[in-house]
Amino acid sequence: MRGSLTTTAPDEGIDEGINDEGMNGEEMNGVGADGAGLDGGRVGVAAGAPDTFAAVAAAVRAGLTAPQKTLPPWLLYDETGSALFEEITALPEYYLTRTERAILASSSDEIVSAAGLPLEIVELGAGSATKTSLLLEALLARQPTALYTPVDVSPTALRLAVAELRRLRRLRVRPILARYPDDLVLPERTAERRLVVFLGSNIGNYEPSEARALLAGVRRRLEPGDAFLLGADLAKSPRLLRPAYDDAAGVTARFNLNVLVRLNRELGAAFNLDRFRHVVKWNAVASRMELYLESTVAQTVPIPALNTRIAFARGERIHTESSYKLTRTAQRRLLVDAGFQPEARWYDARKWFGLTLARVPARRRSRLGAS
Ligand code: AVJ
Repeated sequence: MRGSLTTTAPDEGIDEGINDEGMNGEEMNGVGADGAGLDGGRVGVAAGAPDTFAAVAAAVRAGLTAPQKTLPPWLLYDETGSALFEEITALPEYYLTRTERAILASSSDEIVSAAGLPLEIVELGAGSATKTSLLLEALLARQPTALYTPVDVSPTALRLAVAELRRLRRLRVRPILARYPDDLVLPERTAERRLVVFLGSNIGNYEPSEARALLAGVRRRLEPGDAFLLGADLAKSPRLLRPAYDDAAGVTARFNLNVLVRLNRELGAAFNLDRFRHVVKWNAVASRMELYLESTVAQTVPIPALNTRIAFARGERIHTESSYKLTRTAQRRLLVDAGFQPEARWYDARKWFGLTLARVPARRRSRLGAS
């Protein structure tokens, strides 16, 4: 398995893919249709598709009129934001992606076997699926065909995922554009067992209560015996964490500031990017990195689509993202609290990042006729 992976070069071609502008849902369907073995089907769009004008407007109004101004992290991932995040994952300071990839590179076969074959894989927040391809290759080495359902709020990310996986000819890809798990309706299963994977420490974006609810929501959509794989960054020294969120090249700053560009474009807002700066804080009590956009001057910013103006004091911050860093015990606890049974864990040698495989236990009260 290792041998075949060395030719994968998961990062190659990603920049081209991202800059491949003008692609839309239909073209993605085209990708699906002309790749033998890929689902010719349409990209599934769950009810209440994400990022509608109304959703953006409501989130921005609620967030920017609160005493502590906030913007929800999903706003960061428009087309540009998703591309900038891909750039972040390749930064020398951002150890998360390459560490997780290294664990997957050495343990994918063990992971899919432990989950229990045959399997189909559903991925929440699939991104470009470059890491997941390692799991999928391991799966295809053990079963003749497989179904992969990437779920993401970003059409850009789903297009990249489909493009990345075209080379796996025995894989069928069925992308779903949805905000998970609320809007997620999983199509009929095609294998006995589902493995839902949630990688990249995306769980870290959520407040602890939200994270629990999200995982519990996933668990409720699964059947007893199904599996869940959580990839999450581990608590470590802020001296290692801070640079990962405040890189020397300033890519994370651009990623963060891009949310204001988005509000200018989508809501007609008049944020001046020269009057906000990217600020990063380690919150030791909550065990999380916090990203802010700080107003460098006292200013009032009109947001015509909301029919409002937002006043900023000099030094006032908008909280744009949190990135929780759990200990190994806290990761386990989170899964247990969401109703999963943790079964196995994989780490890198430095124990910077962890992958935990958990099981959906048998129902306590079984419905009549349920299997
Ligand atoms: C995509 C949420 C995992 O928290 O590390 C990276 C997002 N923000 N740099 C993270 C992010 C700034 C990232 N996650």
